[in-house]
Amino acid sequence: MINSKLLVTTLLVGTVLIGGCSVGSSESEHETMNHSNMAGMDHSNMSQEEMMNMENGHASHTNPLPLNDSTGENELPLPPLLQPNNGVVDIIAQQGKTEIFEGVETETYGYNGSFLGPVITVNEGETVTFRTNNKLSEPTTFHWHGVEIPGEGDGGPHHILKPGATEEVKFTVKQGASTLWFHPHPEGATAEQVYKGLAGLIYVEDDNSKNLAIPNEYGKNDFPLVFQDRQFTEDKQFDYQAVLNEDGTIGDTLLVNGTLNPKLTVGKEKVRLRLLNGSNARNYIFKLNTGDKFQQIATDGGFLNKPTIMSEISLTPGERAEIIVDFSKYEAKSNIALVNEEDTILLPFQLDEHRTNSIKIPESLNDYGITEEEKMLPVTKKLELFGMGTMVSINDKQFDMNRIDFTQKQGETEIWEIYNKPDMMGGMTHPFHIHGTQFKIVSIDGKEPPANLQGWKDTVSVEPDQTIKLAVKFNNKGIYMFHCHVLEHEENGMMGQVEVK
Ligand SMILES: [Cu+2]
Repeated sequence: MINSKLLVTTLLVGTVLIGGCSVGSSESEHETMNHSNMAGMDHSNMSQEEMMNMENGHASHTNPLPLNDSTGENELPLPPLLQPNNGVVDIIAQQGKTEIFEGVETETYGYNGSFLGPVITVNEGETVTFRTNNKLSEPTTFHWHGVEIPGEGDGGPHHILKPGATEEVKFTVKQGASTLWFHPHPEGATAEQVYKGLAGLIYVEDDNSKNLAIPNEYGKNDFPLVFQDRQFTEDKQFDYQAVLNEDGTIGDTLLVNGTLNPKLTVGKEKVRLRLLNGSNARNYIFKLNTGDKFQQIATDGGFLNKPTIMSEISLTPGERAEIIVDFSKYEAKSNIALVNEEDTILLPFQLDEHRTNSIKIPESLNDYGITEEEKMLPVTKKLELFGMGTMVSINDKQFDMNRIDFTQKQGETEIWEIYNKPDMMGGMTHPFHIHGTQFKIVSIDGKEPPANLQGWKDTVSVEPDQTIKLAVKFNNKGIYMFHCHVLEHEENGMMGQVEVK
């Protein structure tokens, strides 16, 4: 049933794409863009074919809708730090109004505030209670992305909090220093709630991270950067349903930490940037406009063994990376900025010459490794990602909350093989995420992963026709989701469940 529907859709999509979005034709991409992003467009008058045209028109393999350069007129705000108080962290999902554009109030969602959320800081070994409260007028869940947490506290679609409800999740932090995040995960509303502003960060610190000679002063030489693109209506509101794209909703306006046209003032020193791609669907390749290299020191779930020299870094939705940029060599008047693959200015830097440090990043940061035994393990779980739009699937199935797709034993490592099956148009990159664990990338198309992916991960970019092997171990029991982190794909059923017993 699904297969035949899939085929028909694939053919239709294929036709639409050949007509409207052929590779390298910037003019047709432009045209598609204008169609698909008319905010407030009334869908009810459209034929199904027109809908498909719209929905799939900018399902290109890259990002067809360019971002505007940041003018740098607003200093980047930092989310407040939120530490446990007597072991308890209170997190409230709420609605509010936020002045994103000067003099205009945009209706937004946020955690403990009107837009986005705090940085929750916890320590390895600490027992904490996340006390969550839903003050929205709709159901939500609280999902801790990258946190090794018992399944019952993971905040997947099973753990709905009705409006007004409060829930407590108590667990002991048993993972190393890392930059994690949290966001809602209710079935059918994840993408929209994230889009409206529900996202926050979690920093796990440990003895290693506290003792390493790396920048670690929050807001001084250690900055969180949450990248999200949005499409505003003419009256500067979010209208998710109007801009929704079944293959990933993207926008032309970049917000960093929820701020439009940001700039970041940094010292003439080594600075640590913790990057999160918190977008629904947009991929970013981050680089410096000077062409200078930087060091990557961490992946999603912890430090790399040693700093890795990079000239650019690619992050798909859900992925994080920590980098060190050495600003000491620049002059105060230098034009330095973080840019993307199209050289769009994402975040200009302003240098404060009075701030310096003489930190020398250590050669050794962590003791991550894949054992010979892990390399020899046979593949025991195979996953095939396929499809586009509303017809996305994993192993030909779409998500069913009442179906457990896999089981795995607690504490046992298994090799998951993820294959992204191309369609007739080539296919799309899918960021593949597993809840409740940090995994290791064993191989990409049979080869050792690049140095900057030899570290703990919870989300991995799988390109069309790529096969990635992961060593996956769950330290807790429960039911966990695995899914594509293009939030619209996840919403459309590109998700399954593994029960850890
Ligand atoms: Cu996907």
